[in-house]
Amino acid sequence: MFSKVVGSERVTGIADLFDLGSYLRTEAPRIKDALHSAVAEVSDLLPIELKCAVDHGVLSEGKRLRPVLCISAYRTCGGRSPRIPELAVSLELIHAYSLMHDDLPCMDDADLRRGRSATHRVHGDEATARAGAALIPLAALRAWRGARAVGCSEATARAIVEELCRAAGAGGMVGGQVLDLRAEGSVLDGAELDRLHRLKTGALLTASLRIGALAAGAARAVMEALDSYGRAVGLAFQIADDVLDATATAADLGKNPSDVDRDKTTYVGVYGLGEAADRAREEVERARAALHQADVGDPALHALARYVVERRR
Ligand code: GRG
Repeated sequence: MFSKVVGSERVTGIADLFDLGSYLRTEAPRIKDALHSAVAEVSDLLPIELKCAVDHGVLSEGKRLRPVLCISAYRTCGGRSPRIPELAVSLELIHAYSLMHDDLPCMDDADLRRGRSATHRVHGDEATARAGAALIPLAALRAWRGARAVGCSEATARAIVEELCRAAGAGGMVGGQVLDLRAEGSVLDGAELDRLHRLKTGALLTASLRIGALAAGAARAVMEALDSYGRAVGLAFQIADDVLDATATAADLGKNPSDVDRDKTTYVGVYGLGEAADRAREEVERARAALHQADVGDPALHALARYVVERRR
């Protein structure tokens, strides 16, 4: 680990010198093209009101963190195919459907998402529920085809689709959302909160890394390191989300701060603002240590771990 003075700031480690902004700007158009191509497939089959809801939910400006994690893990594990975004967007399709459904009145009942009206506020509840449902099998199809496009064997492509479905399902994101909805109005302790968010948010983030690594044929030790990194980054991400929910405005966030209104237990509620922020930083260091332990020096992954807690929305 080296250290260097940049401007007036003393920084340590390669992640501090890596230009994450420029990395994300380079990946964004590739991810966008792959998303456009994915939604075109269902758009042609759906009536216009569902096509519009799909476009609204998927193509609006998100951070694209899950495809970026997938692509970064793929490259760090030696993957070289330029077609990797075709696989990586399967994760974004699952994520987009989950946001569309999460904002519905029967779930979090939110007006604002990604700096504009939530999909159902523009296109209606029914169209949003149906359009979201269409994205789930589309994501599985894209995962299969994307895996084959980057040269995976049928067995690896099957493992990738299984990984995606497991992370998105009752043992992952959906299961976490169910726990979250059922917990509204009751008080959870720190361990229960960790369990909920490991499923609701962490499972898909970890699957993003695992899918990139599987596609590249990663060694077992690297896969295990990415698992540990994903678990820690997932928690850091969620703690940062709770801190932002408690401290930022809707205009800053591009979505409604809602935890207090929904009577949810949050990391800020359990630990207080200062301790929650400390815990988020500890998780980032845990994530980076897991990479170091497996000799994964990839600057993008190190910088992304920091980004999840330093982001403003
Ligand atoms: C049927 C119970 C049931 C559930 C359906 C709705 C749902 C599935 C799951 C909800 C999952 C969910 C909303 C998790 C929250 C994840 C999260 C913190 C989202 C925000 O992610 P960012 O910040 O968003 O990456 P952008 O907009 O940048 O993509």
